[in-house]
Amino acid sequence: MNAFINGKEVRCEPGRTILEAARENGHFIPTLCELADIGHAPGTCRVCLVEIWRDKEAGPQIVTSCTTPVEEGMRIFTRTPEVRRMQRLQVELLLADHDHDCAACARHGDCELQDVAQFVGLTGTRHHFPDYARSRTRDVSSPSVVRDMGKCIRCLRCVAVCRNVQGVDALVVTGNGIGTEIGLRHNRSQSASDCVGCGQCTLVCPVGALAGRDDVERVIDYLYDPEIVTVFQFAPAVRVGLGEEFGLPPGSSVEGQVPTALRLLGADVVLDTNFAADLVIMEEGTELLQRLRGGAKLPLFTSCCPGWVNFAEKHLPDILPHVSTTRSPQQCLGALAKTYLARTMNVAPERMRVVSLMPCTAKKEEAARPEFRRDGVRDVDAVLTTREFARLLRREGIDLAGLEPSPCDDPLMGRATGAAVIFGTTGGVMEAALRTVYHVLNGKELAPVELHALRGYENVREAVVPLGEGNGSVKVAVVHGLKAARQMVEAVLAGKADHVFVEVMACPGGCMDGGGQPRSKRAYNPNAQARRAALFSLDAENALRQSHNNPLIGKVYESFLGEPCSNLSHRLLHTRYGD
Ligand code: HC0
Ligand code: SF4
Repeated sequence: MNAFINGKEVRCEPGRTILEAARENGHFIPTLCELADIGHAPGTCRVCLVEIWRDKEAGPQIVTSCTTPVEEGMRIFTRTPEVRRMQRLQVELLLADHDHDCAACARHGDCELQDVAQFVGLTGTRHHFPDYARSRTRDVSSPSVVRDMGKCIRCLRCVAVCRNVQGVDALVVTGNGIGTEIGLRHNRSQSASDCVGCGQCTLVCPVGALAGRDDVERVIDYLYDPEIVTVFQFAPAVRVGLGEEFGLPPGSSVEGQVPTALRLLGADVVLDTNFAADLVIMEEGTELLQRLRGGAKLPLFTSCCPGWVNFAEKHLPDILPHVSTTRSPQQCLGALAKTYLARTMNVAPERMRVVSLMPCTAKKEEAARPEFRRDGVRDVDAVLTTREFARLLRREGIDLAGLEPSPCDDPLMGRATGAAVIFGTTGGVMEAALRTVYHVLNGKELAPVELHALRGYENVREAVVPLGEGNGSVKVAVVHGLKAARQMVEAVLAGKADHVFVEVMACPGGCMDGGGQPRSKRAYNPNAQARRAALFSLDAENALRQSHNNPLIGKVYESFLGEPCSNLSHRLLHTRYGD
């Protein structure tokens, strides 16, 4: 089909919208609600206006390009004075009941509404009703996600991602007319609702209406308190996402720059969550073998993703007996810091603050769980998402991109294997676990070490993995995205699945695309494959590829824990969800 955009002839497939045809041919049209990657084009923001001429007699018409199909011979204009005037008016209307406190907004410098206002040449806002903005709901009940309706432009992207991608369906449209808001089903608060804290809505929100809770101020308090010993840990996925916040190409690893940055901030001890991922493999691998031998409930489901654990607890509690009792690496490292490390450093645990850098908003809620504190002291005191950590660095004047790399503090918990770093992508926990389970059963390493059968990207994938001579094979599944998790759980509960081990990550892609990672404007996770390749490279470059070969893991068992699943490990590294 032929049409004309700004006087240039273009060809496009029948059925394409004007917006799609313009994008394919390099013509920019602003949008605030449409998000092609999640199939969302509700036509509510009305800033994608264009002028079209079907024929001379009909004259010009102004239409929304995201909902209007291209027709043969159609003449389309994206920048006429009338289009720009109407787009400006539309942005003015969006700003009329919007909270204008932009300098204090979580999205300061990263706001799609500001970008569009600049694009359409807005020079002032003639109509502003701040009382409307102030009267809107501001819900700070959740440790993970803050919902500030004074900033909402009702694009409905959050509703779409929560419903169609995650299958959680916590968010609904409430009220009508000027009173329209995005609320929680049954009018609940965020914390009392079906929300699982995954933060996927914060990745698609074009403004600051849904954001991760900001704990930066608390961490600055810890850093500048001379009485406090600060212990930092950073997750596998943070190292392959954070660089994007400092202008580095997607897929850059800043594994060495993070410890340097933390020391510049004044951190006393810098540890790697990957060490604890290796430890989790020892504990969870042992748990799997015990279940295989002892007839306990199978399949075993992983438990390191707190969005998934929340989902199981709130939506599918019958699956909880299948969920591993091993705590997540974040929590295992926190528990060991306040016991093993505190003892070695001769520091009272009450004087220590453990801060995690995580790609995840739900990790904040996990760290706040009552079962993860001993004698009233939390194992992990604060969690900063990757975006928050970037904000902290900027506030302290540190440019990560220019830093020399340096290692973590090695002696106790600063080293990890390649098996640990791939935890950050979907399938990685399963691959790491099977490398070690194979070794336990055969006394030799799995070869080749990479399990490519697990490295697809479908939301549910299955593999039958041979476990060596005389040990048969195991059927496993890897699931990412909660919509897929629901399908898997329903199949298990209905007795229609014969897997022995299932990995679940709440966020599509796994932690590397977690709700706390750097977000992209006008796109949903466009850097997923680059981040994933970077994690696999970090594994391949590591001289140690199996968790059981981490010498520091041997040391912690020898000098402190005893053996995997010992009484002490049970006290410090395990829990029961849903009790
Ligand atoms: Fe993950 Fe984790 S791998 S959940 O995806 O297991 O957040 O990156 O830190 O705890 O290690 C997130 C990432 C972690 C934990 C680890 C696990
Ligand atoms: Fe839905 Fe996740 Fe946002 Fe909660 S955090 S509202 S579950 S998308």
